[in-house]
Formats: sequence, C-alpha cells, structure tokens
Amino acid sequence: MKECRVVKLCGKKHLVFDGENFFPAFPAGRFELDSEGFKNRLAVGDFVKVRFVKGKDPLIVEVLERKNKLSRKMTFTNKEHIIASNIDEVAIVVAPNPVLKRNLVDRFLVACNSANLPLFIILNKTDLLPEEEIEKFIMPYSEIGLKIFLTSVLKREGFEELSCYLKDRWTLLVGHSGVGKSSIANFLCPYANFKIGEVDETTLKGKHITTSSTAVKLPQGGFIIDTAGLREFALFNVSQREIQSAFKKINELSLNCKYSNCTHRNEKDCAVLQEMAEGKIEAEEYNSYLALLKEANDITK
Ligand SMILES: Nc1nc2c(ncn2[C@@H]2O[C@H](COP(=O)(O)OP(=O)(O)OP(=O)(O)O)[C@@H](O)[C@H]2O)c(=O)[nH]1
Ligand SMILES: [Mg+2]
Ligand SMILES: [Zn+2]
Repeated sequence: MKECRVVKLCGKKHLVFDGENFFPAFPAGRFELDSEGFKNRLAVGDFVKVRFVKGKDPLIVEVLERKNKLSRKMTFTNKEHIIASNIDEVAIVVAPNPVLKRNLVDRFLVACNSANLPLFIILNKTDLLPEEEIEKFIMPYSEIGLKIFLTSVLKREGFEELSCYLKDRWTLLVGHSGVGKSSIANFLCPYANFKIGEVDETTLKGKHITTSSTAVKLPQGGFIIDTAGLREFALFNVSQREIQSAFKKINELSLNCKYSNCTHRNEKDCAVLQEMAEGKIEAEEYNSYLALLKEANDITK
C-alpha cells in the first residue's frame, strides 16, 4: 500500500502521484462518482491509499482525511462538488476579456474565508487594460490586504514574482472561462500542454475549453491545479455571518451600526448605509455583498 495524491480525475481511471512518479489508479467500487450528496467522492488534491496487486491495475482504496477543500453547490441537484482538496492557496484569475467584474472575486472571498483558505488575485491580460483601470479594479482588494499579481501571457510579463510565490505550494486556479487559466498554467509549466480556447468576440464569453481539474507540477516545485471555467459558483453551506466577515470594509463599519446584528439592508442608524449615501463605499461592492447575502438567506431558509 502506498500513499499517493490524486492529480487528475478521468472517468474511472484517475491519475495519481506518489512523490516521484505519475501513474493511473482505479477507484475501488465505493468511490463511484455521483454518490449521495456529493458530485464526487474523490477530488484532485486528495491523499489516497493505493493498493498494488501483481498483474492488476493499482486500486485507490481509501481517501485520507482532508485538511481542507473548496466546494461549490451544483445547480439543479444541490449536491456538493469538491473542486479540490488539501490546497495551500486559491488564485482567482480575472481579466478584462471576456469581462472584468468583481462578483466572482467576492464569491471566492466568501467561500475561501469560510473554508479557511487563503485567496489571492491574478489579474491577467494586462496588455488589454489601461493602467488607471487596473488601479481602479485592484484598489478595494489591496486595501483589505489581498495579494494581487498582474500578468500578461501575451507579453510574458509579471511571471517572475508569481513563479517564486507558487514554489512548493499547491495552488488552485479558478475563474471564468476565457480569462487565461490554462494559458497561465502552460506558461508556468510548458510541458502541461493544456488546450487553449479563443474568447467568442460576439458573445464575449469563454468557450469552456477546460472541462476537468488537473494538477501539474511546477518546475520550481509545487503544483498548480487548472480548472474548468465557472459559469457560476454557488456558495455551499455558507452562513450570513461568514459573508459579512468576508467583506472586511463593511464588517469594520458595522461596529458603528445601531444594532449588533445589522444586515445593512434597511435598518435604522446603519453606518454602512450612511457611508454608502456619502459615496464612501463603491456601489458595486455593496451590491455584491447584498447579492451574496440574499443567496445565503435563500440557502438557510
Ligand atoms: N491578450 C491576451 N490574451 C490572453 C492572455 N492570456 C490568455 N489569453 C487568451 O485568452 C483566451 C482564453 O485563454 P484560456 O487559457 O483558454 O482561458 P481559460 O481560463 O483556461 O478558459 P476555460 O478553459 O474555458 O475556462 C485565449 O485566446 C488566450 O490566447 C493575455 O495575457 N493577453
Ligand atoms: Mg482552460
Ligand atoms: Zn448596518
């Protein structure tokens, strides 16, 4: 029996890494996909026990307890989809093409906050964005202490610092389709050879080229996990409190609200609403907070 790590889920024949080599291993019957309550019993990043039997394929017989996991709620079935486990950090990739919006970043801020996972931002395709726009987008995040890397795969810029940062860690790359996750992964590990897709110029949408998560080994040590572009990322099991604490600026202001359980929607003497009225909080940030809060309330009802 050997302890290995799942690096790719492919049908029934998964790819695992034993610290030196990559090889296929089959899950024992009880790990069949789509088990009750879960989309997947096994996730990329899982530490597993693999049994070797002469003349037969290696068999995954046990999943070791996960140190952490990032999950989302599946549409329609409401099942838990574990995107990856036992990771050191999550990198949300954003780009001006297809479109630069903060909503998904805020979702990941909440999800990572509640999963106890550090998050940082990679703003890619800086070649397409004027400097003032870059500043405007990153300011609210740098203000709350989030690490931000600016990259351009096209111009091969911004990767030195990022490469050093990723060394010896397992980092999960997430983000909308078309922002350049696979392009970044290919740049950082040329032998990864992930397929890249054009962004549709008329619909301004990515083409969902990557369809499953794959961890690739970085030349400097560590792994990055490329994932499928998300159409949506529904929060899984996140409370109202966790949403509030993820929005640091709003959370700090709430100390001055009249009610300690203020939700900053329509309460009297709400410090957040007051700052909003004075234009001290960006409407986009507040709206993003409201949208997530509504979602959490729908969940808990
Ligand atoms: N201008 C510019 N284009 C880029 C950059 N990085 C990636 N692209 C382009 O963006 C498009 C999408 O890149 P992908 O790497 O396939 O994006 P992805 O995030 O992996 O997309 P999915 O797999 O669909 O989730 C491709 O046409 C890339 O060539 C960049 O820094 N600048
Ligand atoms: Mg991709
Ligand atoms: Zn309030």
